[in-house]
Amino acid sequence: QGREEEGRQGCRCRRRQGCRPARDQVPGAPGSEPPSLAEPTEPRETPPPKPDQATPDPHSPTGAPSADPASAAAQQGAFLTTATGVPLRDTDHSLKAGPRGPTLLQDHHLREKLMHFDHERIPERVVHARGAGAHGVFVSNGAAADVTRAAFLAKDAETPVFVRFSTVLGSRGSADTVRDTRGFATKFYTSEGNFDLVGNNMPVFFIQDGIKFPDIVHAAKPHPDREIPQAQSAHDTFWDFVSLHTEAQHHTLWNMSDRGIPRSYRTMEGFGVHTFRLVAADGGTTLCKLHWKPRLGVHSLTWEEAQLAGGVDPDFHRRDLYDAIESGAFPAWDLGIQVFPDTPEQFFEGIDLLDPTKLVPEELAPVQLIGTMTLNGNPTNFFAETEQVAFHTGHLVPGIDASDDPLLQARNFSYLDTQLSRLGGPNFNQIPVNRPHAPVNDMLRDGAHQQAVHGGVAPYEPSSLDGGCPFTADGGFVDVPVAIPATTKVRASPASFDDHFSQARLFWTSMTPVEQEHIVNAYSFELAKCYEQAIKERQLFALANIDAELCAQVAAALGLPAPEATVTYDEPDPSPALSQLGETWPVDGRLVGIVVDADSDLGAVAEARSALLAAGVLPLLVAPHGGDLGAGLVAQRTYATARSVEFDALLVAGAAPPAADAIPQRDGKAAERSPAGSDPRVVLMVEECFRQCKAVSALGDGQSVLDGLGVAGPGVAVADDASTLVPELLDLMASHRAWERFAPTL
Ligand code: HDD
Repeated sequence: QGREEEGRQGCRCRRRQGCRPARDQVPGAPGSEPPSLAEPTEPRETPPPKPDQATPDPHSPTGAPSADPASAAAQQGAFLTTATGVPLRDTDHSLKAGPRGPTLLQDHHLREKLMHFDHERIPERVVHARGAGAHGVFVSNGAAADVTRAAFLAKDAETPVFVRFSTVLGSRGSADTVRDTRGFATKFYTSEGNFDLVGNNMPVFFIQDGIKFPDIVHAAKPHPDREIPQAQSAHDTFWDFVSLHTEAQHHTLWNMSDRGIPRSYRTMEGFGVHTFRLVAADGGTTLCKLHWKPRLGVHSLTWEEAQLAGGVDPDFHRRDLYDAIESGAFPAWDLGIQVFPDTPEQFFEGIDLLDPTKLVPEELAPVQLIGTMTLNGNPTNFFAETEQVAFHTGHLVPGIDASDDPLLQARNFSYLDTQLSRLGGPNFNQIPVNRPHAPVNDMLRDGAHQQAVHGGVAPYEPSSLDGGCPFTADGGFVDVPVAIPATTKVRASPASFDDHFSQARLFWTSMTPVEQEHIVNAYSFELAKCYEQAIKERQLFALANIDAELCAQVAAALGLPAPEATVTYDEPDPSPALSQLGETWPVDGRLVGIVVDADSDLGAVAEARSALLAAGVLPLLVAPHGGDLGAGLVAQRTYATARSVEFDALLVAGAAPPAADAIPQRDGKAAERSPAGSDPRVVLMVEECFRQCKAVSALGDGQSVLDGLGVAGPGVAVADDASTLVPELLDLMASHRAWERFAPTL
């Protein structure tokens, strides 16, 4: 099963897909050039299969004897065949006794086609069922080389990766923009075997011991009797559990914050959550926490946007990731570590490093950047790659070891089982997307779906046949000989795990007023969706132990009295690094809707469009109708298909009088009833963008639309020429929203 290196040299063709990028094509890598943006839906050639899709030599998936990855695709040749390669003359009609039947039992093609179709589905993941994946490359800067001997963290090492982002609660077909934690799982195909970093977009977890995982998941999933609600935490069983099991309060607070509704997978941080142990070349150890820092910054949707997107485009995040990669706006994250001394106590600044409900503020332990991951290839086949990828926290490489965090210990036990039932047997590591890119020389044999044709006679050790025993590797994986103090076998947690509120308060006090208001609104919404009064009251008790004002505001929204705090602890120092506000970020790959009408100055529009593209922003033309607009411009959206949630900012370049298909108002006169005399769909777009505090701008006649709607103030830019307008618009977009337009009441 060893992987061939041939054919995996850097490729310089325009298609990223299917090609491992050359070093100088990786944004962020020395000598790299910025990718040129292209419309994601532009037709392009079918990509060649990636090396990952090649099967172990010498057989292709369909049995063709070839070591050439190009011929190892599932589809080969010019003719349709049966699964066993017999050419077919007809696949549209079953074999019948005369044209009117009945159908004959001997029709093997019919039987085979239906049999295979009937078995196309596999069980979805029990959690994280809904996801989207991408290929990429990780380039290490060597900053971690002193603390770990992991080969992929040596200076300038380049490692292919596959990443799968996910929601946790919803089924495979559920919406992307629900309020939930997001999974952020990365498979590094290192030269020493696969390393899986199976993290989330939040640094803490609901439970401290993996034995509680079935409980939190049963509580958060839809009610077992009617299977409602889908992909939601806004229901009784979830709030019942987290209000009774108060160690969940910190993570729950993160879910209620804007982090629970990310703008994009591209704008999420990722966290390994647990403490891991790093092993240096000299055997020295340190403890560490792992972080992914998005180059685009951390950005979220508003609740209204999330709800709109759930209806307008349930694939919002999946589409965003795919389109960004297709258009050349490759998302990138820096990998960072917080490093702590490996002391017997495993505490840092009073924080228990084995407690997964605790984070270590960056102000106490700065995140040191150790490399950059760039996602530059979309999967060729969703099922083969995104659905079948199998992550496991136990997939560690020399230089990285697990800690005794009881949540991590249970995870290391659990992930194998889930792959067995999901992927149908023990050979799931032979599935192309899961195959290591390092040589495999195991003694695992046979079993369902075995793909390898193992030679030799001695898959056992010790042996004197087949050239003798497999040699064990110098520099192979070493289990760190950590001393375990003399102790007693107990079902218990350490006393330090009893602190359930101080870090929830730390998170709350680190938020700006507008972020706090969003949290209040989220609790008010979710708890109002519960039916049981006792559950709402119990959760208010938990909020009282986090913050009196938070509790009072939510209680007022629920029409309930606010209880007093019952738990005392030392006031934590806020961690400003936890807030999303206050910085500006690159706008690469952000989307600007440009609204035009039949009378727009297309020359100015073309100029604005080029300037935006040059700045790495993807402009999408929204016109009254599809097709050619003139001046070389083609409509990418129409008034009927566009909605505000799709855009990070709006540029109105025309008065947008009602188009022929505008939905008539009651008196049949859309224009007269619309405040700006403009198409009601354009009016809706402008009003929603303005309400969501996005940058709104107008060029030429477009100013009349903003004037008619009273759209002015922070985050609004108007100009008569594109060269003045575009820089202003880009400036506004860099802070994600015009935050001052929100008027928090806290
Ligand atoms: Fe888990 C999937 C992340 C705790 C058991 N988990 C899964 C995925 C992610 C996480 C990102 C999806 C991987 C993919 O895309 O295929 N899980 C976490 C994090 C946790 C965590 C960050 C806490 C810090 N998980 C956790 C515990 C258990 C599990 C405590 C069980 C004891 N997780 C699973 C699982 C899944 C899974 C049931 C479902 C599908 C899969 O593994 O492959 O085994």
